[in-house]
Amino acid sequence: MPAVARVLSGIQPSGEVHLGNYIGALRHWVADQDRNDCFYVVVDLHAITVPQEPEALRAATLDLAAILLAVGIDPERSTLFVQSHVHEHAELAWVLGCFAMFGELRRMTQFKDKAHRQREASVSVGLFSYPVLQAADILIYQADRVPVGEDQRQHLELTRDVAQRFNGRFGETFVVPEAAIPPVGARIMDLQNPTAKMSKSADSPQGTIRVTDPPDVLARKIKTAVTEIPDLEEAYAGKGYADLKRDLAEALVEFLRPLQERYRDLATDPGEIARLLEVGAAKAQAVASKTLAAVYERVGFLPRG
Ligand code: AQP
Repeated sequence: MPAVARVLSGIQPSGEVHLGNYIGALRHWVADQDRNDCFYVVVDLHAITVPQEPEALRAATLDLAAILLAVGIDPERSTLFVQSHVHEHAELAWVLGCFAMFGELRRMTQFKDKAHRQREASVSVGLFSYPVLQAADILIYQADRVPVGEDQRQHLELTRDVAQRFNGRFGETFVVPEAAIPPVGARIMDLQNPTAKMSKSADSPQGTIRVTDPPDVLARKIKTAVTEIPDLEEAYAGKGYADLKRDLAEALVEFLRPLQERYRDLATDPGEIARLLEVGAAKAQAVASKTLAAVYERVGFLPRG
């Protein structure tokens, strides 16, 4: 791996950012900025693989960018942008879709889980080919490392397989990326349903701690959390298990306070956020367009003009 690694990761504007996103991914995005060349993307193309309201999606995209800045993504050091602003992602996804196999996509657990929640007639082809678009997001920047939560491990494996397949057929074109999955906190569970991961689209909002939740909401969610670790329950039985939850809620409120203050400040200036995203999109596109041109040449597309 080169001295300065290229890092890429994305997050969907499909709901509000939660503690799982933060612990599994975002805090590592922030740390990675110190020594790497980082690309962070709000993946709105991915978000429409399940139904979204247009105005809500637009607002959520801008809002998510504000959260990422509040969390500590520094647009001076990292390239922060919106996926649909760089059309090369969708174009590379088409090409890669011709090198990803139906059988391997059918095995993806995220697809199976999300498809299972919908009627078959309303499961989109986009939901099925989601991992191909994700492969394009990563490979188009020649990323070395992809910091993600555990739920993305299988998609990263697919990305590596597609890159290797393409390189094997056409010669070295893509860097084959490594998944960077943290040893602790890669799968934060839902507070109401401890067998499911915390997610933006959870059935019960009580089970998901949003990083923007006000103190009283945070306290209520921690208080009503289901505990499934019998040893812990026993250890605290009768001696202040409620105290533990109260202390935890207080710690969480203090932990999130600076982030929430920065978020409130940033949210007052959407024009500035849009400007930063434009700078990011231009930087991203300069890299993405080079990779796409090399890919088009390799697969045999006739150049224009
Ligand atoms: N529970 C989690 N624990 C640790 N990491 C997590 N990530 C997501 N959930 C957890 C990581 O956060 C990054 C952004 O992922 P995303 O935008 O797909 O977030 P989501 O909450 O999973 O959103 P969805 O798609 O709205 O929820 P689902 O899929 O449950 O329907 C990724 O690095 C992810 O690994």
